[in-house]
Amino acid sequence: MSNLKNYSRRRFLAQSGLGLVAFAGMPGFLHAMEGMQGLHGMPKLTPNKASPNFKPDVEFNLSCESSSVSILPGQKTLVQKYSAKLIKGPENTITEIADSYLGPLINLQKGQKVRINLYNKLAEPTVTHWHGLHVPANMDGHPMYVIDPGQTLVYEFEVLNRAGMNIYHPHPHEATAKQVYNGLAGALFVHDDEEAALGLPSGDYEIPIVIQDRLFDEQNQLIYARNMHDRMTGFYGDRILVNGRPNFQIDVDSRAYRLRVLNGSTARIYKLGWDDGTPLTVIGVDGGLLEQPQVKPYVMLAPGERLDLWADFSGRNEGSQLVMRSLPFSGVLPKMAARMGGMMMHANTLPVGSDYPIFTARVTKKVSDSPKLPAQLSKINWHQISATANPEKPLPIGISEGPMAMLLNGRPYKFDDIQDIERIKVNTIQLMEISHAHGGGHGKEPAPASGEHGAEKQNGGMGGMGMMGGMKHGDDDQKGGGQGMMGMGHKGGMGMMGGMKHGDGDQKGGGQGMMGMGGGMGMMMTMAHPIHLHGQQFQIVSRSASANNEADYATVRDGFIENGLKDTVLVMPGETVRIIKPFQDFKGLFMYHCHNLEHEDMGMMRDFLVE
Ligand SMILES: [Cu+2]
Repeated sequence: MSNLKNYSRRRFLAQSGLGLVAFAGMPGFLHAMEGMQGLHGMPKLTPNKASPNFKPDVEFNLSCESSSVSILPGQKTLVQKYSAKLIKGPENTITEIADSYLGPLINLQKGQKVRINLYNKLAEPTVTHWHGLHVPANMDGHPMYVIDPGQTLVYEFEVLNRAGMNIYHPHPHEATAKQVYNGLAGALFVHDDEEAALGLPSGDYEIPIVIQDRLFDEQNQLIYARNMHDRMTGFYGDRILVNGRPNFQIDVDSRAYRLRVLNGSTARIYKLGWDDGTPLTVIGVDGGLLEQPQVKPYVMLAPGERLDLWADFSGRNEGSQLVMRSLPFSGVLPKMAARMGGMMMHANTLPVGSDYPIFTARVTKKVSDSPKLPAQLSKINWHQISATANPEKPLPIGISEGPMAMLLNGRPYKFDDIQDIERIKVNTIQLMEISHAHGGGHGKEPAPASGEHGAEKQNGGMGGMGMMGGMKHGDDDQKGGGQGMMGMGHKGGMGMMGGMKHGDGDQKGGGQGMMGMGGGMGMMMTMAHPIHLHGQQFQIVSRSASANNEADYATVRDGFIENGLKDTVLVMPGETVRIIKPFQDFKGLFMYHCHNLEHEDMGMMRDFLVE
């Protein structure tokens, strides 16, 4: 499977021909060819330079740099952050968020030609991905395009998306989560005529809500993943930040607002709902506006997902307030982790699925006038299954997880490892099926014949995980549990829970059942994964949940929105999700991966080759 080398050469030559890649003399040219290998077997490419033939409507510099900001009272926090400087285009293209590590809000118009000069002022490689945007493969921030400290990477593309909220964030191989966690992320809005015609609340009445969780030490510095458990389940902070601020509060008039919500956490899943039971009026999701507003009791929001809310405070009294909370739910983490959480994770005081506040809206001004919610918001160009290239044979995206291997379609990420099912003809529409492939990484998958490192290391030797043998229990005993438990066993079979006592009983029963028998590691490890596909947004055709998880599923099932365009979909344990996704306009490598960023970095990522 190594047509990719040829592919790389073709792509390189094609780009050079178009002037998309300029190079400083022959040595650079040689560097760009396959002679030199970069990290992870990726080709070392000369960074794209500005093309003289590309006439941008908008141009700005975007720098990644170390900085320090005041987040908590007292000492400043060291972060990594994006900063931007507009060179050409409308003034509102770049809007800073005051006192935040988050990158500035970027506002683009559909049809604009955009040039972005990315400066790497960090001490490590990075590259930026425009999550949600439909751009050429070589403008998409694939990890093969990372640039070293001091280098500049030029992006040039036309905005083809409909109006919507997107995300920009780093995508370097095995370092995405840490860079995002350190602060490198921002919201990118696309606007278009369809949206403008609606007269939705804007300006002071349109508020970005970027939700993230972080863990701080006593010196107000960020703590990141400390052990394998943190990576396996994803890393969870114990403090919720909105737009980079703790205890976030907005002062509102008694009228309608548009809240543009983004889950920018690396792993945490939220179940958003107002504290007084007021339902959420959803007007849009990842890929922009819905056709009609939809009222939901709550909405599940996984990392990478976006939500456009119509929040109407009309009729509320001055001084009243409404709190957006994450409401209780269960079933997204492995039962083992949920049960052992206290012990393994230094007692995170904010368990996933518990009930906690996210931000407060306080009515500070009574007004009599408010815009009306439009009954019709947009028109979506839906595709029928019959219009797909493969109505009978959906392309699989099989999720498998384990302590040492996070896989998609049975394989960890590896460059130039395109499988047949990952080759997609350009300008086709594909039916795809995302499901849990139990047992992946635990011996059921055939080991790769090639014996090449990467995959071999991940797949081999997973047979027995004597993980928990002889483990002590008790919530006081927090230290120490972490290390020991993940030790890869000798062929210990499934001795996992051997010798374990169940104790506190505060975690709700589920534990024992799952650990029990037979299900083995596959069952025990199974958890929810937000699966993100680069490129064009997709539509959700169906979800089918496994009968095993009914009680858990009942706590989340009303929180999914299926009648909008998505690029990230939360796949619950036991759930199978069918989607229809177009692959139009651009050939090349487009990633698909788990947007639990710790999982992504552990290898739960693959490439599609559109050709
Ligand atoms: Cu995942």
